[in-house]
Amino acid sequence: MQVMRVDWYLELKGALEKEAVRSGAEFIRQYKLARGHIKSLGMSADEIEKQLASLKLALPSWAFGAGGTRFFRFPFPGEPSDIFEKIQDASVVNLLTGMAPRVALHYPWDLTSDPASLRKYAGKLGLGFDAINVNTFQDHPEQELSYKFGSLCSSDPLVRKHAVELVLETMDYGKKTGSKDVIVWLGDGSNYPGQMHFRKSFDHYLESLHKIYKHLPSGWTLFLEYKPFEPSFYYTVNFDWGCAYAAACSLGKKAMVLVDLGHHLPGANVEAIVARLLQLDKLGGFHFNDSKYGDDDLTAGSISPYRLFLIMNEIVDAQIERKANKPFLSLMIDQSHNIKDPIEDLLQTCEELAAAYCKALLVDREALCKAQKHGDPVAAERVLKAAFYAPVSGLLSKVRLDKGGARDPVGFYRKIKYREKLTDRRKKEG
Ligand code: PSV
Ligand code: MN
Repeated sequence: MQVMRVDWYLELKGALEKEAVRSGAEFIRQYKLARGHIKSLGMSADEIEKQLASLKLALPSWAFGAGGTRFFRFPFPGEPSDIFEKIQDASVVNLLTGMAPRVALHYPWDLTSDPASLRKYAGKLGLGFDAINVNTFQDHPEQELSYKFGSLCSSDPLVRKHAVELVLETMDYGKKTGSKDVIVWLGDGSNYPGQMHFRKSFDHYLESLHKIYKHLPSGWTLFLEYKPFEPSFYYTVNFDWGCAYAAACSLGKKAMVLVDLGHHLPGANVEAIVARLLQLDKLGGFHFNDSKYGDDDLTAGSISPYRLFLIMNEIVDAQIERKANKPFLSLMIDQSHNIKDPIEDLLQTCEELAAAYCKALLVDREALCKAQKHGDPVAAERVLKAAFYAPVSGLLSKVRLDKGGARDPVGFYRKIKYREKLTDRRKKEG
């Protein structure tokens, strides 16, 4: 079993404690402003703080290295070189935000010969593991059969068998790290008309999923993630929420749809998709990010913060209906960075998600319902905008500080020069 050092983690915790004492007058002003505002809405600020404190996000392991597009990739100094170093970076995001205690692994990218040590190390850093993602969209070293023309949906039964086995192997690995869900996203599809048979490929998809579902470990959920295009540009087998929904229904209760915000064509009403899946009891969770055109994998809320708020609004609306006092879905992030420091990018994303969630909690639902009843779109919009523009930053800082995090995560991260110190350390050790 590998022994990993955690002294830097304790140092960081100490630095955060010292910083909290210095949080300052401006923070107190912002905090009072937020609480006063919430009180003026007739809501309990304590209750909102409690709900915010229950928000738990999962960080994608693959976000911590330099991402890229098909054109370029810029490696950066201090970049993690294996899953242990990625876990280390993830723990920094969790420490500073107090709201990202889980990591989603990608198999076999994150394969290590010693998953028990990985689990133990993560645990020491306050982290656990969320859903495990499987990669059947590329060929892996020494792989016998190629996924070039599809994996779970291939027209070749041997390739399908091979892909199913990889998913089973992924779940076995996930059991060792403590995951409870598996996410199947496929690149399967075609680039040219005629290349793939639409109905047969979907049948193959279902047939493979049924085999996987039969082996789903007890207590696990199978998430089906759809995407309209890329890497297949003409046709993707699981191209939208309708396909994913049909597949999940054909499997059973333990199969759910996963919505990746970037997996929609421009103009799609994602919040309505979210609401419909919630209504049908088939929404399992999210891959949060933002996008302008397609699967851009940008920082959540960087392009369309209002859309993010509207999505959170649907979650909160369903949460209230179900009398759940915290989000009941799996809230994962799926981003990949080619120009930002990944830790900064994830810190920004956590802040954006917390802000959108907090604002969604502040929507005056009675007034909204009244406006909808009376056919008053102006009043309805004013209700939503009032919540969207609410001054909540002081409250978010307070919740973070209470959890031992930073008042201003990005500011603190820059101040302690984590990446610079890490670069030296990783150079020496590497
Ligand atoms: C595909 O674009 C995706 O959104 C899936 O979730 C993958 O597992 C992930 O990105 C990483 O490639
Ligand atoms: Mn995704």
